[in-house]
Amino acid sequence: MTGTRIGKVVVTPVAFRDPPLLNVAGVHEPWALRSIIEVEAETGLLGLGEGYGDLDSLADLNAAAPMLEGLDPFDLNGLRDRISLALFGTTEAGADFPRTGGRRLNVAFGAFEVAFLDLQARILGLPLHALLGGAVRQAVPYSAYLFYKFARHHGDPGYPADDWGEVLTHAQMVDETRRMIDESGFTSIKLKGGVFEPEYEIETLQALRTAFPGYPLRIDPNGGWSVATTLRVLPKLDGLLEYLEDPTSTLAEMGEVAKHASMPLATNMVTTEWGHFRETLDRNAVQVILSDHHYWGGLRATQQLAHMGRVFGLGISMHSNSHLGISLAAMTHVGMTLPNLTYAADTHYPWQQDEVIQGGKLRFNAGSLAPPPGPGLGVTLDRTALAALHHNYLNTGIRRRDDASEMRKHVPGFNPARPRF
Ligand code: GKR
Ligand code: MG
Repeated sequence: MTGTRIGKVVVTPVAFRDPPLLNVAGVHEPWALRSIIEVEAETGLLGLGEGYGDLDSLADLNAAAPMLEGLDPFDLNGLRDRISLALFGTTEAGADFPRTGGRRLNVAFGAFEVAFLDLQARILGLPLHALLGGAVRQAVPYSAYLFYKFARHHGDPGYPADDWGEVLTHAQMVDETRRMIDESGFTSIKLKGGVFEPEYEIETLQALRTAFPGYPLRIDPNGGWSVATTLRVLPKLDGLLEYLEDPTSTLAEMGEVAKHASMPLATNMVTTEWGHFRETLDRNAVQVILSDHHYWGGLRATQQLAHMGRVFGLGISMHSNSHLGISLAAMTHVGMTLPNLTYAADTHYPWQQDEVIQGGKLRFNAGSLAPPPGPGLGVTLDRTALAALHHNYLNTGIRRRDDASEMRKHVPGFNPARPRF
């Protein structure tokens, strides 16, 4: 296609500081893991990607990486086939659909696809959103993603405590929100729930409503509520929420809740693969899907998901996990191209202190992010920062995220079983 071939693919695991944020599964550990992907063309041009850093995802990335050498950077079908061969011993054409291991393939493909697309756009001298079909907006709106949190990690993580302090009361949450809005200008709010009794979390929402009138609110208990509990508290949520995200854990349960809910239900937990679509629609289980290129299979798959949303009348929002600037740039470029990104996207970015890109952290303006200027993703690796974050990875014993074990250090006997309430 272009005459250029992939010469080298490098996957570097990194660990970066993460605050003690609370959720239904426990509390964030002191270090969050990611993989940084470099795809280098024979010409020396580089494409960047960022994926999960847990041991299993890393093993898949490392298994596929050497098989990508020699590929044309524009050959995304070839990329998918080679990853599929590396992980399952069969190409896409040889697999059933929805295929076994679909999510695993999507995770590995999504990570490399971003790097390939970044490289393609750099070869063409285009910003990535232009390669993806063109921008439909000037910038992508993000939401203030609020967490209850401890003041500090258990024990000494080897770095000073973050300066957000403890956030366990309604007043502390209002302060957290005010700071996040002052710093980044967000105009909508998402509260991570599933930590306390639902009634307490709803009081927090009411305090936020009073302090920030007119700001759309969401709560996400990550499946921490039973159907009965959700039905009990639904009346208290009437008129309060833009959407209710994953109150319960399964498509069947979400479908039950949806029959009684006055607000849309959203998910990044029950509809996470193409194969979930039929049941989602049959049960009318959710009305908003949170896209995430990291597990839906990349940026083009995210566009396909948004199109499915259009076809079936579902809203589209965007999910996040603790991440660095390469992922934020990728989320932003694809978000620029989605006509029906009807909600402000989630991002954990305000919680992160470390970066791997030159120039340090990207900055929100009025709660939105314009894609970093320049070809491709518009971000360049800071090699010193990458080496430091890789050094963190080598030093921390963490190899898989385990919020429950971390929580037991604070609350012995903590049980992450869901539904909790
Ligand atoms: O970072 O604690 C967290 C979140 O709870 C994350 O793990 C979720 O995947 O942000 C996510 C969500 O919206 O469910
Ligand atoms: Mg969620």
